[in-house]
Amino acid sequence: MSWAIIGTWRMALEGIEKAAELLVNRGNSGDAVETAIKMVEDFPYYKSVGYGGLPNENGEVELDAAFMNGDTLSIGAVGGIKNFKNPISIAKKLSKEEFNCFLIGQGAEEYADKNGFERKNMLTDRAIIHYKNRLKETADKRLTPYKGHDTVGIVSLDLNDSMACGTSTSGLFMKKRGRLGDSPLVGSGFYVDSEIGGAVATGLGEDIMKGCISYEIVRLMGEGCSPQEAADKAVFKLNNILVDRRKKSGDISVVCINNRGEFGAATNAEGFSFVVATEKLSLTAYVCSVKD
Ligand code: SD4
Repeated sequence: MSWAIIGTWRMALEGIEKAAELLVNRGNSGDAVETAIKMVEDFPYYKSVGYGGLPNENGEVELDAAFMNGDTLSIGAVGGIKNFKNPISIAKKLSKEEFNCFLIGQGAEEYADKNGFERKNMLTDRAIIHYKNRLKETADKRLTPYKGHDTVGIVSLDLNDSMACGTSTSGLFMKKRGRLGDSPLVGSGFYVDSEIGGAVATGLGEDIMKGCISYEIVRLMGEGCSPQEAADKAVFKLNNILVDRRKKSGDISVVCINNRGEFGAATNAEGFSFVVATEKLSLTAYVCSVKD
């Protein structure tokens, strides 16, 4: 029995630190995932998650989040939700529903209201400045989604061998109203099975979805690949298919752990970072480089 937790990007560090303490003290992996992601959602200077996330082309912050329980395979997700403080907590609550566990827009907001989740205007002054600058830069041109975008994704294993994962993002800056990426989509942005392992993704959702990459990584681990082999195989297979058939691939980065607490990470993009804490390693932040 051992514990482990891994997350995408340097921004996961403080949340993982807090969640690791919980795991050491026999906390469960679902609570660890929620704890880590809430810290990222609450920090106003991360421009791609929660409070302070950059808006869509209409100037609205629409947030996506998902949660999965690796024991029961229960899934909860929200897409394009506005004005709620912690989308990950709403997704986690939704994972307890047998039906209607993936809600979007107004329906997600009504559910959050009824269940007492805290409302908050998620658009910060800093985000408004970014938005206005972007409008000026693109004055006569068509608005296209902005490239810098990072989803926080966390996978966790607890001392009872239970696993969970979650994601949270504001998606692409200047996206169309109602656009969803991979992050709230099971199998693409996230997947976990406590009998095998779990994976989460970050990058260009439109391309990540084409390979259902998180499910693919868990499937490969189930066939005997180590987490690192599974992550490498899945990322470069998808990257190469996209380059062959479409001439280019968007950014695809993943992290994963198996149910023994071993981890892997892979990316086709420069500068992807991730954070991992395990019983053996304690807490480490890595920058993962492009291989192949
Ligand atoms: C999306 N995958 O909405 C998310 C954004 C992201 O790193 O992860 N960026 O497409």
